Amino acid sequence: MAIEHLLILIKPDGIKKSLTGNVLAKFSEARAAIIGTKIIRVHKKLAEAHYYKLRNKPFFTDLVEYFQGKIYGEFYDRILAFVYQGEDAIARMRRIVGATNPEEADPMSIRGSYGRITTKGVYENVVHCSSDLLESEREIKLWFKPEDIVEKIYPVKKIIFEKVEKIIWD
Ligand code: FUP
Repeated sequence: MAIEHLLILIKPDGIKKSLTGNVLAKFSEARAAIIGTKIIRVHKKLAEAHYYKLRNKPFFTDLVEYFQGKIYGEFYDRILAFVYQGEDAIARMRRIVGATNPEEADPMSIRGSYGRITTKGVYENVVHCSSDLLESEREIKLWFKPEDIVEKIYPVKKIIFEKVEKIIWD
């Protein structure tokens, strides 16, 4: 079986409910390795780019708001992002994640255990997991820079930036 790479996100509801430890413990059952990680305050453009395929759905605006975590208040408007690498990793991780709708998800899965549907009808389903190899490459490149990942997983090129403003420690 092939080695695959995928993006996992612990969404703001997962952060708010303090589920990071539980979720990572469940993911470890897939025997995939974390090769990149960071915490991100998600801007609207990133949220919209991540879910661009759903842009015409009636729930899109609510989905983007939920994904940005604004509704949860200070300290919870953020997402934990991981790149995982492993054999048959996408199918293995998606089994652990469960179905999109938390009510339909296997009760032992992450979404079945911890997810809920809001009164507005938004699925607060705790985690995101790439659906296939095309999406995982698109998503990893959207969320991570090559230098944020400890393995070389996609081709890179070198460019020289001049007069680029950067924030460094004072
Ligand atoms: P998944 O790959 O399981 O995350 O499923 P999708 O990419 O189809 O869904 C993305 C997000 O849209 C889910 F996290 C939840 C949200 N969603 C709704 O809120 N309502 C729906 O009817 C369908 C999806």
